[in-house]
Amino acid sequence: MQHDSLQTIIAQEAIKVGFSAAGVAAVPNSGSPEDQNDRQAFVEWIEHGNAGEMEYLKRRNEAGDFVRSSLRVAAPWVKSVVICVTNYNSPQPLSTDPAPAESGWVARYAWTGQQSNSGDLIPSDYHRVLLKRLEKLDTALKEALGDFESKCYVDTGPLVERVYARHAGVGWMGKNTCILNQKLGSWLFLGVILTSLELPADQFAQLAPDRCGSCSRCIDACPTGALIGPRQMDANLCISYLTIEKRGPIPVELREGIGRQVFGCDICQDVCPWNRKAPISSDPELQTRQELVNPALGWLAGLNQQSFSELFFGSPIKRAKFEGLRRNIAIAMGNSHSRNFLPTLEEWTESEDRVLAEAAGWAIEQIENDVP
Ligand code: B12
Ligand code: SF4
Ligand code: SF4
Repeated sequence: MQHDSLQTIIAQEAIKVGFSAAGVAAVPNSGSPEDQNDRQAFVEWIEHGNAGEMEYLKRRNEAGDFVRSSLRVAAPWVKSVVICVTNYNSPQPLSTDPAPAESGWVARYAWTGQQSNSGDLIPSDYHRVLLKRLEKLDTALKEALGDFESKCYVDTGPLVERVYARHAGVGWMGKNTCILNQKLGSWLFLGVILTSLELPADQFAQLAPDRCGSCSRCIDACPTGALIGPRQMDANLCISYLTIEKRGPIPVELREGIGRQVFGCDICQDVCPWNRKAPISSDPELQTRQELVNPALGWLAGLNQQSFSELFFGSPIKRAKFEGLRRNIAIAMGNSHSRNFLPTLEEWTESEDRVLAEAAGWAIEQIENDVP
């Protein structure tokens, strides 16, 4: 092998295939202090009930260990993890900026689109975009370093990607639990290649210094109190979880805090001072679909199952499902306090979808109870 370290080779090749930055981390030995810390943090998080109804995070192996608590549990053949990040920042407004009346908010990561052959901007899903790049990188690394075992993942791998991003020196873990890179900020998608490559100890990445300091803006700004401490989230309270992952009714006491977010939440990243300097992405596969920036709630409410499927085919938004999005729209309408939404909400109270009907009833109450 040439004199360049694995870190340098990986970073160079990753940039060639379209990533913004990359690094590699050795998987800590079983029982080492690092392994124990990561495992314990994960187990405690799950056992405190912080994962809500995200059952896939709670999966156990035959021995009863949480699969995602450690790669030593999930995939003992893995020696190192290549972590790649892609910037998805765009020049559009923040969710915390003043917005048109009666508009909702869709999280920035779900705005992405790419040009079709006919020139239209069609949805792009970051999972697919990053996976293609990871596979190219995997091939390039095998050409440069010789064959090794590997497996590429975006989101779906049996690991906490942010823990490895931190070990790989790609960024520090902000108090909002997001990975922050000093130059790129936190508007980053993460992708990983699990590999059988042994990382020599003299090539371990240096941890990026924690630059949150005494700041606590993200914790203070979270409207539902989901950041229960620095780097500690109760997902049950997180608007992102409630609007994307949670099925059925949203607990009444959290509805007001949801405000106008109809899919995901960006507040704890919008207020982060490190994101003020974050570069804008010019990635052709992650361009902004303008119609999703401050979308009119009335327009979204007019979608039917078919137009929802067409508009969000290949978009992360389909994860919320049509029913979930309409439930969220009803709550955002209630929080808008606009009487213009009353006809739609009245109609929804008659819906066979009882979750929607109940959310619409709640929203009507919010509007009717307004003191003029
Ligand atoms: C489940 C999940 C969620 C859940 C739970 C979030 C959470 N904080 O865990 C919900 C639905 C709420 C969610 C929301 C979002 N998510 Co999400 N999510 C995931 C997923 C699939 C798994 C994460 C996981 O395992 N969480 C479990 C807990 C245990 O992990 P954790 O919070 O990171 O906790 C660990 C650390 O806090 C650590 N820890 C605690 N204290 C300390 C101290 C130190 C010093 C260290 C090192 C560690 C440490 O120990 C904990 C246990 O291991 C990952 C992809 C993946 N496979 O990793 C994407 C991922 C984390 N999500 C991502 C994104 C983009 C989002 C959203 C921004 C989307 C949006 N706009 O709505 C929000 C951000 C909300 C937030 N503030 O985190 C990105 C994060 C990119 C980044 N820059 O960090 C990821 C990596 C997806 C990807 N491939 O790009 N997400
Ligand atoms: S994504 Fe929103 S609700 Fe979740 S922790 Fe951040 S500010 Fe709070
Ligand atoms: S807002 Fe402040 S505390 Fe939160 S992640 Fe950014 S720098 Fe860290």
